[in-house]
Amino acid sequence: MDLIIGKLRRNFGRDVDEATSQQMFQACALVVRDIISERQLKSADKERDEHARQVHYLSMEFLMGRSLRKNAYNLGMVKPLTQAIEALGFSAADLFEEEPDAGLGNGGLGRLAACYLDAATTLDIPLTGYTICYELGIFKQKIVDGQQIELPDNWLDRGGAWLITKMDETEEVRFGGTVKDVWYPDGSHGIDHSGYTTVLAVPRDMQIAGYKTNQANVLRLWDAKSPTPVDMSLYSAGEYLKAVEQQANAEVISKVLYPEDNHREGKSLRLKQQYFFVSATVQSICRKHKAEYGTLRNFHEKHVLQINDTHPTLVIPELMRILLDQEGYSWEDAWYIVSRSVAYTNHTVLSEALERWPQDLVESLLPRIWQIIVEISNRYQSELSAYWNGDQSKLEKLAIIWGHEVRMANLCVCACSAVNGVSALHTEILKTDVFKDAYQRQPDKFHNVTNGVDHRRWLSEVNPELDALIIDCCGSDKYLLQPDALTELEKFADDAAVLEKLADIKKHNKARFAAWVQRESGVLLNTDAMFDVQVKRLHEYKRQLLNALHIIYLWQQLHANPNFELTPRVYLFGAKAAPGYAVAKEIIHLLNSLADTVNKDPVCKDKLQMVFLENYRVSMAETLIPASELSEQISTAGKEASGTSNMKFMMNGALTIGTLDGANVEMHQRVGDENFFLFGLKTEEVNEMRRRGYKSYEYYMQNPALKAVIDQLTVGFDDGVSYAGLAKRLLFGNGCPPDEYFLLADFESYRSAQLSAGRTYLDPKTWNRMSLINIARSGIFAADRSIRDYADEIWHVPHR
Ligand code: GL9
Repeated sequence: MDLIIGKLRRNFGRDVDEATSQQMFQACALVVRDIISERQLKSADKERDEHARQVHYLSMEFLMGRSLRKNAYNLGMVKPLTQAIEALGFSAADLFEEEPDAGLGNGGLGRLAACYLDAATTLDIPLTGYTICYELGIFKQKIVDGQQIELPDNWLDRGGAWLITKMDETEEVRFGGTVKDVWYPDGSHGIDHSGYTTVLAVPRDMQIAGYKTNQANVLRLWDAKSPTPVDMSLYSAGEYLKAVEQQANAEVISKVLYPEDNHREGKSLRLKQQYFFVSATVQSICRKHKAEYGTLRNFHEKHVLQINDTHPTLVIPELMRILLDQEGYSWEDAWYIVSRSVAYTNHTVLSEALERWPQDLVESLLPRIWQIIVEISNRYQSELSAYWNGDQSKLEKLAIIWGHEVRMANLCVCACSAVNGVSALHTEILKTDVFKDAYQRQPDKFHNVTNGVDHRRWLSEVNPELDALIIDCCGSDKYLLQPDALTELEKFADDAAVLEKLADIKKHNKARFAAWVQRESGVLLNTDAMFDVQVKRLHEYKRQLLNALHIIYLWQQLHANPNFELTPRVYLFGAKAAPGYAVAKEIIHLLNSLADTVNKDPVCKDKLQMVFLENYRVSMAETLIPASELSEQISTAGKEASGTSNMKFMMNGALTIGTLDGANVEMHQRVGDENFFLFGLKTEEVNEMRRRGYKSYEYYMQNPALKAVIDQLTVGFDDGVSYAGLAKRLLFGNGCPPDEYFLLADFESYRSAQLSAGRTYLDPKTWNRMSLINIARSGIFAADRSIRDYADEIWHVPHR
């Protein structure tokens, strides 16, 4: 308490009775930060003494969400902190709500990185995360007249309380200019890079605490600054704008997170962002390494650089550059070190997401890096040519540079010691399709590490009543560090009292979420109905539209027959669309039009409610997921690499209605048909239909109920907006194959799985038993398990 008071006085010049809740939040954050900082210094000392191998996790995104309660949780001080806050006259719950989400990510990929920081730290692995200190995180979504509007997310003014700026560890990153070979009198040879622009990379470190350990790690956020704040010579020459422009050009690099999910963005600023954070990271690691060992010869023994999707691929040529140009190593020696230091995780098979950069852009922006990529590419081509006896089709598919483009995934596969997918199915697709030839040549390079989530946050912290029940049933809180211990819960699958308790907890969580929704938006949710939830980025392959088609069907059936069998439902949606993704935005519009119509319709009263939750984000997920009963994981088979919210729902006792896609496959395998609402085409069936020429129109013509639903899109709803464009897309395509994601083909199967879910819900004993079994078998989806897999199979580092 004294610590908090001290922070208020010294940082804000305020006594407690004058402090705003924002200042109070920041004071608490500073107190907690100090504690983690102390631990982090000790961890770093210990690692230096032991010369431990370090893991470096490079990612363009870390979707951290809020940290105050989480850090307090890991430090075992939620209770004392809460008491101190209350004693100072504030509500702890309200104060936690004051914290802005650190939204430095788009979705699953970024949230995964955040979960992995927690797990690695908890498992005593020295791991540092690296990313960009975006001034603006993922945009805030507003719905105006049913449509998405994007607003800037200025998280740093309050969220900045977690960051420690380390000016003395600033690195210089160079863009543009020209490179020349120079030969020195002694016959040696070097590279002369001139005419470049320098941008400063200033580290702003976020301290990461582990659970029940003294280990603390760091997430390093690189902030872009101009080396010449304002060029005074230009300024005095009257060129004020030019003087400021230089600064603006540098600082724009860390201005904003690109809001595309599962889609590549071919803008030059995006490439600048990538090289900026990668170059700063590699230089910083090399600098520390040399200070410790005096040489980079043993670099690969002491470091592993994990490349999170292809976005940080430039670490490969950047590390080569340092070893060649600064250390003067031979190509062979440098390649030996680099190829043993880097590992790559692929997170998507969507072709529109696989990064390829135009040669011209790379060449002009990064002339030396370009030369190195060309050399890597040429050497790879010769190797491949020898292996495949000059088979041109193989050479083309595996090429790093082709058609005047640099293919980042192929560069990763070429250079990395390990390549992994993020679920069993996804890895299989990488081996048999996306990287088929590379896999054939080097099968040992390929691994699977199924994703996992931080179960301490996503179960214990956000669902304290369930946490208490688990501890009570299992006789200890062992599951927190050994998630597999959740299986002990299964002994209670037929214990009526426990099942009832489980149902009560769900009820409380639903009431809590409903109260929150009412406070935020005034909407009153029917808490007696099943909460059926689809929250994730809006993308056609995730098929929010299939869910909507089914709701239209239910609405039409209620009109045709007021006695139509329907278990009362509240359909909840939350989704941001990339600002440039027109179809996704149209689907959001549709969801809102449909929701308005359904909610006003007396026929639907107490039976069917539908709400589009504005601005879905980590902190919303934290109250929504514990309140959810049915989890919609309905992507077209073969498209969702893993999914991670599916795991969070499972841990919180929601049942899944889903396809055999991503990690759903492993979830289904664990709980069996009887505890999962499975539907839809399998990956091979989808591929087979695509090969044969899928005709969505036939499904439309042969199923009158489905036809009526599609026709309704064209007619529209109460607001008079027609969604004929979406209907046409499903039936005829439009610059894309008709119904590219097989909604019509899966409609009947989805409808019947939905019916079955509704019926099962009417039998609470069965439903609660299924729910308990899902929780009990969810331990394998903890991030601790994933991180142990990475540590054992890919990083080769010891762990707790
Ligand atoms: C994603 C996949 O689409 C998800 O299925 C997967 O669970 C996560 C984490 O492995 O990675 N790949 C991807 O590009 N995104 C994913 O969520 N999108 C972003 O979040 C940017």
